[in-house]
Order: sequence, then structure tokens, then C-alpha cells
Amino acid sequence: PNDNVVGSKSPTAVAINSASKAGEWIKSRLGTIKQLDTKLSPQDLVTDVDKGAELMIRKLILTHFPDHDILGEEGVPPGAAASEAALAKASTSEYLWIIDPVDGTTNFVHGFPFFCVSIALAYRGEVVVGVIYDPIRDELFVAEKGKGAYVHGNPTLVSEDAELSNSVLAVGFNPDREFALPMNMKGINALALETRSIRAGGSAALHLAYVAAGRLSGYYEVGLNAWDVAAGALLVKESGGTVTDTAGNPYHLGVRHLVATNGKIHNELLQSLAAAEATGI
Ligand code: 2AM
Ligand code: CA
Ligand code: CA
Ligand code: CA
Repeated sequence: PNDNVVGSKSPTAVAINSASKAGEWIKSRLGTIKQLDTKLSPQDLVTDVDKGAELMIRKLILTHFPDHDILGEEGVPPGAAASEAALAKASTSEYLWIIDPVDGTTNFVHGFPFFCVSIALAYRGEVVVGVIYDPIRDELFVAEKGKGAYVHGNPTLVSEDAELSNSVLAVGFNPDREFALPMNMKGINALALETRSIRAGGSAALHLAYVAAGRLSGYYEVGLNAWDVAAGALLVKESGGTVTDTAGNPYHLGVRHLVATNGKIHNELLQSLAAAEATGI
């Protein structure tokens, strides 16, 4: 899976083409944001670039697959209940595309160069294609269920670290300050002491791509949505890693409290979060 399949009509090719085109446009808009809107809170940002990129991706997908369903972050009303209702409704779809047009909007707005486009395709509720594109580094991550995962055509493989103590993990501070932030802070407190170090880059999808590529040994965050995670979860699994909720149940589209690792540190990480009461479950 690489650039030379663009133009054919496989779902993977359409996902790659859409993510690349949207990503290039997003990059071209970096530093130009004049109007900033918020959703649920002053921390929950949205721009015309988020909306424009989602429309661009929707149009490209529907050109090739007019009868497929699409769940995009900017297409549902803000709020956890809304996203869960949309997901439940969408679970009746045969083919469902799950789009995060800009994952890392806060970074995009502030010029911190760590954001991406995330596009997944689920067949009967199971993710079968995952594409993440980082337009700043021009890195394209592609996974197909049962066929492995790649960054620009080179197979990705999770890291070898077998213990938290020599692992670097990513964590997140997503802006739900009532429920998720206190929970994430408990986990961050524990992991800061038990790991080699932790990072919080501000893009759930890119963190997952980095776990897949062995650049991080794991990622933990409570309070995510399907579009943050769907593509990245497949990338991690197809790279030999493990993805569960914070109770250790296998990943599915409704999982909001996520643990993704190289597999080797998974149980140690789950136990550490449970001991810190940082699971949200
Ligand atoms: P976004 O940039 O697409 O909004 C950072 O920890 C992660 O939190 C990002 O992937 C970010 O995605 C996500 N995020 C932003 N707002 C959120 C919200 N209100 N609830 C849950 N996650 C959110
Ligand atoms: Ca958002
Ligand atoms: Ca997101
Ligand atoms: Ca987004």
C-alpha cells in the first residue's frame, strides 16, 4: 500500500488519497487561522479547516462509495452522548467510514507541528482499513486487517521493551475537564514514576501510529471517541501490538478509555492504571 495505488478504487486507495489531499490542504492553512470557534468548553476548539477537511474527505469517499455511511467528528453534535448515539446508529451500517479530519486541532491552531488526518473503514462494526497521514513530516501510515501495517510501504513493528521501567509512553490531556482530566491525571501520576518517561503530544491518532512504528511502547488516555482511535487501533494491532480498554477488554468501536501497547508491557500498564484508579471503568 503506497502512493502508486492511488487512482484505483479500492477502499484503501480512496482512504490514502483522501487523507493525503486533506492533509496537504490542512498544512497549507497552517498559521492562517483567524476565527476560532469552541464546542463544549473554551478548550474544545474547532476551525473552518476541521470542517473543510471533513467535507473534502466525505466528498471523495462518496464519489467512490455513494452507499457507504460516514461518521465524522465534525458531522455530529459535540458531546460524548452524541458521539455514542451516532456510533450506535452507525453500527447498523454495513460499511462505515470513521473520520477525524484534524486530530490535534489545538496543536494546529497554535502552530505546534503534531497533528494528522485519521480515516478508518469498518465492515459490520470491525475496522478493516486504517490510514493516518501526518502532513508536516509527510508520513503516511496504512493498515489493512490481516495484511499488516506500513509507513510509506515499509512494515511497521512495535517496540521490544518488556517493562514499563524502560518504556517511553504517551498520555493525553483531552479537554473533558469534568470526567477525563482527573482520571488521566491519576494515570499520568502513576506512569510518570513507573516509566522511563512520558510524552503528551496532543494527537491520539499520531500517538497510536507511533506505537505501531515502535517509537513509543504504549499510549494511555481516557475519554476518547471512535474517530480518534479507529484507524490507529488497527495500525497497532497489525504491527504486533495490543489494544484494549482500560479494563483489558479487546478494542471495539465503542471503546473510549484506551490502552495500546507493544503487547509486552500491556498487563503491567493495566495493573498500574488499576492500582492508581485511573481506568474510568
Ligand atoms: P481533536 O484534536 O481531534 O479534537 C488529545 O489528548 C486528544 O484529545 C486529541 O486527539 C483530540 O482530538 C482529543 N480531543 C479533543 N477534544 C476532545 C473532547 N472534547 N473530548 C475528547 N477528546 C477530545
Ligand atoms: Ca475536536
Ligand atoms: Ca481527535
Ligand atoms: Ca478532530
